[in-house]
Amino acid sequence: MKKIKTIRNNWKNSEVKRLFNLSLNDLLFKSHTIHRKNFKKNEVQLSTLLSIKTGSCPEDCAYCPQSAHHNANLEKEKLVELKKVEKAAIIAKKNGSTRFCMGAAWRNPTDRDLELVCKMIEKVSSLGLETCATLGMLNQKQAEKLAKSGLDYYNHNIDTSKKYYKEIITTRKFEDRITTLNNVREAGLKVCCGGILGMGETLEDRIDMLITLANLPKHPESVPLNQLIKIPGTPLENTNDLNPFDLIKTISVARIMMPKSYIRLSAGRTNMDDSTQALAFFAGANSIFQGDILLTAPNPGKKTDAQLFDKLGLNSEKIPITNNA
Ligand code: SAM
Ligand code: DTB
Ligand code: SF4
Repeated sequence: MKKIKTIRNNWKNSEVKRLFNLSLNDLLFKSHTIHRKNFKKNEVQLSTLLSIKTGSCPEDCAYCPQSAHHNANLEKEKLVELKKVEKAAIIAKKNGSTRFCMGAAWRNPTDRDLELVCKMIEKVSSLGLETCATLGMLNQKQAEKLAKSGLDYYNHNIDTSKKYYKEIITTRKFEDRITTLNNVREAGLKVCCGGILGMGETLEDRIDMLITLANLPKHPESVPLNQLIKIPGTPLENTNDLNPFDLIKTISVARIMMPKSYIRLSAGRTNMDDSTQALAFFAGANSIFQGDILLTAPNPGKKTDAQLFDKLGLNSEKIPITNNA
């Protein structure tokens, strides 16, 4: 009997379009069934973010408050002290996070920066947390250095389709992102790579983005799907709202295309109601960022999330998200 391959890297536009054209119920049924085959039901992985260097970024990403090209009302901060990272990681672990992600507003780290970040990674690792870093572009040597320091994941999003990328960022190319992702893989790190929905992209752009992710030689272990947070002072501040069903459908299709990857319902949850988040988890999202802030923008916070998880019966067998930090 012919064995059906569950992990595929040869997705075609027409097949993905067909998935998006299914009725919502049919699509949800399909993605939820796949989800249950590959993951423990009702379990959502928790990660915590910390901005280790904030603002003044030379890149011009149209969505980002940290770009020096825009005028978002942002408190800038140089590379933080190791002690601050340690404190934040201890609290994250206490709150049930299994992964701690350190983000820096850099185009790429200098070798000196990297030395200091490696010390942070060693510290966070020693606390028994998985580590993730997102520091911009990396060359092969830098990726290897991070891997040696014990880094588990590297986050580097493609953000949108190759076609739409140049409307959003002009200071680097889509291919630069792919080069870094290859360097990260080559160094043996796990890949966290996803994108943003609601930047004015078309369905075709969403399809292309998912195809790029799912047709990488190896699927990213973690796929963050962010809803654009429209930050005043950024060029995308007045973009039309994302239809919640477009978010849900994209999560479903991502779950079907990358059945064993964690799909993170990432930025933008403060602008989603409980029902949208519930549907997102049913569609196959199984990871979130917890805590009051993401890097610089607001996030629901542990009390709100604890209430939501309680209502939905999520993570009831795991350490609950407690209110006593
Ligand atoms: N500078 C590094 C980079 O660009 O890879 C790391 C930090 S950057 C802030 C990480 C990711 O945050 C971006 O790739 C983007 O997907 C997400 N992001 C930034 N601003 C956002 C916003 N306003 N809404 C949603 N996601 C956002
Ligand atoms: C990801 O995909 N989203 C996170 C994380 N990876 C680094 C960042 C979201 C940032 C939202 C805007 C802010 O907090 O500044
Ligand atoms: Fe800089 Fe990253 Fe923000 Fe782009 S997304 S401006 S690279 S911090």
